[in-house]
Amino acid sequence: MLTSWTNHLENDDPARSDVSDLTRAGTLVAAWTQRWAAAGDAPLWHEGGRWWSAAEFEEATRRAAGRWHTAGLVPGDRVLWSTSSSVASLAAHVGALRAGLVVVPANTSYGDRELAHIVTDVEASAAVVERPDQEAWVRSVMPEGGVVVGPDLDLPDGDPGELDDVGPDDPALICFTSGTTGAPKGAVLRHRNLLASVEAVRRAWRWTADDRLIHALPIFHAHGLVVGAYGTMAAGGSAVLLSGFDPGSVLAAVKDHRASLFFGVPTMFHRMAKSGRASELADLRLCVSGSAPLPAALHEIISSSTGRAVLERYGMTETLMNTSTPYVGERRAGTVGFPLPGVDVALADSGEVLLRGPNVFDGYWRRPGADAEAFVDDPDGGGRWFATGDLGEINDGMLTIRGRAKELIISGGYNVYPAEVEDVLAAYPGIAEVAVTGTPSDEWGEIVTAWVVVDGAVPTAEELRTFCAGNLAPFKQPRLVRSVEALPRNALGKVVRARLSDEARDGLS
Ligand code: MLC
Ligand code: AMP
Repeated sequence: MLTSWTNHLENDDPARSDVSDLTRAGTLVAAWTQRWAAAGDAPLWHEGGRWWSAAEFEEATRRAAGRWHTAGLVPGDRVLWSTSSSVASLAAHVGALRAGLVVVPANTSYGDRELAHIVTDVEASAAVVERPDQEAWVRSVMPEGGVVVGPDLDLPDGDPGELDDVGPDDPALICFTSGTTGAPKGAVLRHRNLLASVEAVRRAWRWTADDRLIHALPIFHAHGLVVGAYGTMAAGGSAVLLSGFDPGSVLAAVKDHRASLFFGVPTMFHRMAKSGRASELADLRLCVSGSAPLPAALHEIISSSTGRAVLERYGMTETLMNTSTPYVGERRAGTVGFPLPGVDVALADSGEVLLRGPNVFDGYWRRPGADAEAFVDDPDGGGRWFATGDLGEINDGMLTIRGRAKELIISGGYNVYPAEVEDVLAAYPGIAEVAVTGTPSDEWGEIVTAWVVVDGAVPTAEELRTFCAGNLAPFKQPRLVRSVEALPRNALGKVVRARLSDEARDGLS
């Protein structure tokens, strides 16, 4: 078992001797409001050519909480939240948390089928969406009286009622993921889970009020939301919000705003390297990569062009941040480093990575069956471990992710579950059988590939994408199509996706 947290902590950090110090503030909203009260004039968010101070943002979140309250929402109600990055949307989100509501983030590229599943599963009472078509779909699946608004929360103002009256055990987020198997399910993250993880990275990465993050990640996933946005607020630092990623805008923002931090997925670092301008990241004190494996060669390119090694961290929706290479010491390429403060890491006999700690969620939303599969009991009676579905190896106390036991494709940092794509493609006329895998790609990590057995002409990727539109977000749609005479199956008749690769294809009949 790995518990080498102290590799991450400064000598005088009280969490070295008492890890409960991480959750001392109780909840993230308490940690944030303490910062805002202490330094109201401090810049917090930059957007559209101007800075929002901490006090202005606090006021905006208070107003948002008042609007939620006046609209009839009560603590525990679920709010679907699917928007691009903006201060208004973050204020709506934080206002909801301050009012005790549970926020349910969703990718803005989801279509009606994907959104309807989430809205009905959590029985959302309200939704914040920004595309008019999404607004209509969401309305059609919400109960009578459901509130559907844009990020500006165009609702009557009112008294916010009791603010920040949430406790560590109250749910804050329900984040949808397919976990290791099955249909998308909501991981319930409590205030204490979020606080523990945010505090662990804040201390491990020496994140202070002087730091300025270039925030170009989407805010509807753990990386951009919890690490990027929540971390900025907990550190009392500031962030430049960009509405999307391109190397030129990131580098201009680094220069214009004298930034110190950039967090990205490997695809972003790949594009940065391709732009030939990666050396301009040298002005930052820290670049962090996560959400997908950072190839050692890309690590080397970025590190040698900036003169500072990229820090890599390993996370998951259900557990938030688990491990990272150290701020001080060797950031060994190809490894994801040491357990973050509070996190225990162990390997099962199968090599599967097991996790335990205050960051780890304690179950999916109304899915006892899935919970039973996701957790394993400690053989020594030391509580439950979350089984990640990732395969790991430990060398010199550092974890390396060697692969996945779960059937997951990661494209540009977004997760794609083969079964979901296969279900949609199976209805394509002329496709008799289909299996979906990830093909290695320098830019995307993996790209979605459909292996088809057809009666007649082989469809092009473009034709399949057109067919999927509306049912699958663009990042889940196939980029490559491979035709085979039959799919490889095991003795039980189950398709063995692992045997589908270009090298293996010639052997399939
Ligand atoms: C966009 N497209 C993708 C894609 N992103 N296709 C596959 N995989 C993706 N990730 C599609 C677009 O819809 C478009 O389709 C085409 O690709 C080209 O778009 P683009 O303009 O080149 O892409 P861009 O918008 O620049 O997006 C690339 C990206 C983005 C890397 C900036 O994917 C991104 O922000 N990824 C971050 C994901 C993330 O935050 N993951 C964290 C999950 S939390 P078409 O059909 O229009 O041509 C987690 C836990 C943890 O995993 O550890 O952090
Ligand atoms: P998600 O469920 O979207 O949170 O995705 C979590 C998964 O992303 C993990 O289970 C890993 O498979 C993968 N992942 C995240 N960070 C890394 C990393 N640094 N290296 C390898 N895989 C990663």
